[in-house]
Amino acid sequence: MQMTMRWYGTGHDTVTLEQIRQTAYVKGVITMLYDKMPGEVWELDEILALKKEVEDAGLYIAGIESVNVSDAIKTGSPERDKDIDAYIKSLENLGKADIHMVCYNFMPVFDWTRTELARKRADGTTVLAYTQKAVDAINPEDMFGSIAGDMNGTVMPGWEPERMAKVKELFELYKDIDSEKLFENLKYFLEAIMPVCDKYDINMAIHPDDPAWSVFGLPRIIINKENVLRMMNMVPNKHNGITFCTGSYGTSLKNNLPDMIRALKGRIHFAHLRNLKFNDGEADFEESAHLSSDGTFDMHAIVRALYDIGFDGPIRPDHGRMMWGEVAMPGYGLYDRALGAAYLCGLWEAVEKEAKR
Ligand code: DNO
Repeated sequence: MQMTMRWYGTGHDTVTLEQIRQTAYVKGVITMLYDKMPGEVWELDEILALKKEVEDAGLYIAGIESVNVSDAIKTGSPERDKDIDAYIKSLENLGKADIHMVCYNFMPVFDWTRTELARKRADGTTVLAYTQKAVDAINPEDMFGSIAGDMNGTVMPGWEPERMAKVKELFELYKDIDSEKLFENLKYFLEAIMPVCDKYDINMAIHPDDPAWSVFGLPRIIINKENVLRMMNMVPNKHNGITFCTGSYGTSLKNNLPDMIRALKGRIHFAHLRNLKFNDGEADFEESAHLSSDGTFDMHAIVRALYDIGFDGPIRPDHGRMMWGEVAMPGYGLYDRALGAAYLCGLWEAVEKEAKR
């Protein structure tokens, strides 16, 4: 495994490459060209400049999160072929720059959804949280407004104000899209991009829908073992794989995380590890520290399963708590993610040494 940290780029992230390098636990970053809109080509010179910046800081690019997929592709509208061509060019340029893992998602309208970005815990840290009650009580158009004040002056990917200003139109676009249609459109997209992935050995890693159920009546398909296996079987190519995000699949208490990891062997190209604490079943949960005892998941069993399937891709400590007075993008401060990286490296070392004994 490769321990990494997400880095949004100079001018977009409060955390610097120098700080990441000094953690010692983290050797690589997961990054992106932050200003690219879905449907725009990622040019080779832009990718190479980003790569140089990261490498000059003593780190490397372990993968991209995300090359975003346009609404035209997700809804299967007539402009999708143009956007797919642009996506293929971007992948080609990433391949030329020797980058081989790309995370993306196929969530309609909203990327991951939380109802609070700064819920205060007893120890004074703040965390992202979700309550079904809050979602049920709010109109989707007001969703952005209700959390915008807690973004600490950052722009969270998937929650760009310009995009949120069009929420009504976006809902209109998706009005005839159900789960079956979404699966069909995903298949069309994957079949189109597999040849370039084969040529440059690019592992595509779809991010699960978070939370793992429908919000505001929108279909959500990447939510459990059955659906992921369906997605893999409909385009049976090793480059058609997943991001195993414990905090997303784990929102559904029906998902047995270590069991899923074992069942998806060979197709997990990226792992996001974090823990959740449930306060009232699936209806109310918050993002806890990574430590098993602070939340609900057995992080040791999760790391063990990844080790057992021979996982050698990037892992990143996912969202952390906001602590020690840090002001950063919610979930993406330095301090708690660094603690998470240290903890996960410790688990990995223990599992590895025990297994080899
Ligand atoms: C949230 C992230 C997601 C993820 C995208 C992948 O913190 O895990 O925004 O990056 O869904 O495309």
